[in-house]
Amino acid sequence: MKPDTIEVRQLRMRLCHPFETSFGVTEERRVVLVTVREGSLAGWGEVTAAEGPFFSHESYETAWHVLCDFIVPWSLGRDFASPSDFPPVVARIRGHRMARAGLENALWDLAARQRNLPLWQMLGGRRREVECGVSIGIQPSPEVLLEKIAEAVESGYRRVKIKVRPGWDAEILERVRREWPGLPLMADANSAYTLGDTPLLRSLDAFGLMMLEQPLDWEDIIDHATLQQEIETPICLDESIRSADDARKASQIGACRIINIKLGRVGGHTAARAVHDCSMERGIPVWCGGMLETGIGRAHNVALSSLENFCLPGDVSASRRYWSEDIVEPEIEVTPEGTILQSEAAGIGYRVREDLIEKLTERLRTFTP
Ligand code: OSB
Ligand code: MG
Repeated sequence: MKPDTIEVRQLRMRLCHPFETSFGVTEERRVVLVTVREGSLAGWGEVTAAEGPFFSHESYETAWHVLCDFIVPWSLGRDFASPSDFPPVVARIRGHRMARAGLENALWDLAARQRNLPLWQMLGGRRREVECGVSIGIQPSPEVLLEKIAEAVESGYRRVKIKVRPGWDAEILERVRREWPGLPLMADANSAYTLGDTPLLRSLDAFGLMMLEQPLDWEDIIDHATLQQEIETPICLDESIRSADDARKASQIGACRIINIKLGRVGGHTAARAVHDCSMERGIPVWCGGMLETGIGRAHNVALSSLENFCLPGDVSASRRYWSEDIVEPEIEVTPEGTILQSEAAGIGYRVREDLIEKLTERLRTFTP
């Protein structure tokens, strides 16, 4: 596989509803896409960096810089026998994993299309039906939150995650539990607490949560290990796990019992597979996280979720939860049973709507060898 053109573009897309976490509100997205073309085929990858450096150090602007000035120039003119030959080419770059994942995942899509295979099969996945959950942001009032949860439950989603932060936590979870005592429920703090909050976090044990996601610092595993000894609710790490090595260390010291794998955060399908394998060897279940992706990133998440150890419902949900019009066809749809069925079509399995993408494009750079 030797791409004859690589494109980096930035789209502007408005979310159907604002999404609020402990670190801020997103209403409009700037999405960087990477396209690798060879002959008549194209592979697509999405950079999941957000509008500002609040989830991690990356933003769409840092990703643009690192892609256009380093990653793409270093990759141009190369003949990749497999997409997993890509990570060594950019190994000298420290961090910027979301930027790297944009190009690597585009190579996976192209490779699968060239072999006329669905990407999930090329990745060695076995799950034809992916279990879906929803992530519900912080809402203007508890009543609005309860309405949103009711909608998700009625649509068939198999678990509900709510975002928490100091002041929107125990009382809110209590109200949710009063309405839905048996609902598979979890909370994601996006690093809004410290070890000083241990008594409060321990009080959440009363709500029988499936897990508490990333309560402490975004780069920490040590304090999470201490906290895990103090609470019964399993801790799931998101921000802190950037590689298989991180997963090994976190498991070794007991910092978590579950891991959320995000393609961007770990740097693409090769690294995601490595985190998956390491977790499986150590008996740690994983699930696929989301970053408010368009259909392209969403389709990559669905394919990744086909791997064996993705045994918990992920933040893999329907396009219509985020977009009035998605850039893939068909849109990502969830069955009434709360699952997404793997596509049998080649590559990411969805047609990319290049006409619509062109209309949404704010910036484009085209590279040829
Ligand atoms: O921590 O999982 C997170 C969205 C943006 C940034 C971080 C996170 C999230 C979500 C949304 O929870 C998941 C989704 O895309 O549905
Ligand atoms: Mg999270």
